[in-house]
Amino acid sequence: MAIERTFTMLKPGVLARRIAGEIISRIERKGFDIIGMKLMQITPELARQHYKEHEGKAFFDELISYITSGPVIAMVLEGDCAVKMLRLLCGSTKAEEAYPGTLRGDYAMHTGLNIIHASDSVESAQREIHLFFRPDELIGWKDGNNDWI
Ligand code: D4T
Repeated sequence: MAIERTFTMLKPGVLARRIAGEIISRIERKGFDIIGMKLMQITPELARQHYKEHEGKAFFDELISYITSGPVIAMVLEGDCAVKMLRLLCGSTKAEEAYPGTLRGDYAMHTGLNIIHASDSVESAQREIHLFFRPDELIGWKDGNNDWI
């Protein structure tokens, strides 16, 4: 497997519901290295750039309104096959298809209010990391658990 970087964002409902610690724990326990993390109030401009593929769709305005309604926690994660691994941990986009045991399956009943974004490809991850982080904000590290995970 190849070491990849992926971008993830805990959406505003996470801080508002005081579940940030739980979600970050699940990400750590899986084995991802958190190499970038920040609390951000994202602007409508940044939100529109991030979700530009959805511009014009029926849910676009609500999506922008939700993602800018409060602070998010943006992160860059590193690990083997990180893009696909994180998508699996998140579960399906549609709330009614997200299995229990996944982050979306465990924490949301509505697609439009899901709790986490995860890049859907290595190319998207690169684009999104670049949108949200400067290179000097990413810090690689290795711990003694890597041989076990
Ligand atoms: P994000 O980008 O939030 O990680 O979600 P996904 O990558 O899994 O899914 P997406 O880009 O297709 O959708 C982005 C965002 O829009 C909301 N949404 C999506 C919605 O409210 N109604 C819908 O029908 C769809 C498809 C949820 C996630």
